[in-house]
Amino acid sequence: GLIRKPAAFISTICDERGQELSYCGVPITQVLERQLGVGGTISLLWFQRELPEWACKFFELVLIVTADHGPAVSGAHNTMVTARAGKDLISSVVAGLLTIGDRFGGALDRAAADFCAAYDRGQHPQEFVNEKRAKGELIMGIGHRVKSINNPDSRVRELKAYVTSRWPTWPVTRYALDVEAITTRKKPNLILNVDGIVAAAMVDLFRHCQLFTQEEGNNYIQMGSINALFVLGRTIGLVGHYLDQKRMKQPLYRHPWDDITYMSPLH
Ligand code: Q5B
Repeated sequence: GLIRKPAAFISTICDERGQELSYCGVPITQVLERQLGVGGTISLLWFQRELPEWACKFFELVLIVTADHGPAVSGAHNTMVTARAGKDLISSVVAGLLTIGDRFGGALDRAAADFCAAYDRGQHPQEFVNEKRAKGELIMGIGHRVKSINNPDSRVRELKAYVTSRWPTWPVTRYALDVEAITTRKKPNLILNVDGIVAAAMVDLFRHCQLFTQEEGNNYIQMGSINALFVLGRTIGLVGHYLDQKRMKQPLYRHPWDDITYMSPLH
């Protein structure tokens, strides 16, 4: 019989060989006709299934609210400096993306893992906070440099309103909010931040949309799929900052000397 050479790659999300491109088995014309949108496209290409409308709309909401947070944050700053050094779009956007990590925009996966592990072992939120403090660890998804209970983050407010009105149930989000109630008693800026609310909501989404097993949901958290939402959203803003600097023909950036403390180890 016909002996087929083993394939070098296996791919399960997109097939472009036929007359019509399909996303996870759904022809692209259907994606358009059924108005699945960017959220539905994420659902097919990232999660290999058609998630309910409330979940797809949530992805879109996350993309909108994380698209940009001004020129002062790490990612935008790096993109602007790189654009002003004369570099191209991809280099400038990548320079911004590379700042995403635990402290800036990349705390979602660890926040999701930590909140759901603490919730699953039935740990009281106060105990969770105490344990983190005892270990000298920051709580992922908590804290913001400028936002606080006195200067609330409207992005978090909008996401929270959406989740609490559309999710079938949201126990891990509830848990994260209980943690926030404790941390903000210590310092007003130790709020549940944008990373934290998206992370907790995604755990509840994986667990309660009835389309993932618990193992599948846990795997998606471990793979980095929740951070991916921030990465995708913020890329929109980074492209904007690149175009903005180019449009205004901004010159090479050089940091002013008076904003640097020079300390020689010899003096
Ligand atoms: N303390 C976010 O720190 C920030 C604590 C904490 C317990 C915590 C910090 C943090 C966890 C990681 C996280 C995502 C670095 C943030 C984002 C997107 C963004 C960004 C934007 C956008 C802020 C001062 C005192 C110390 C600390 C204590 C701080 N955080 N304790 N758990 N999580 N969070 N990252 O204000 O006793 O004085 O020594 O790492 O969730 O990135 O807009 O800017 O859209 O672009 O610089 O929103 O919270 O405070 O580090 O100087 O700490 O608070 O132990 O206590 P800060 P620090 P003490 S959202």
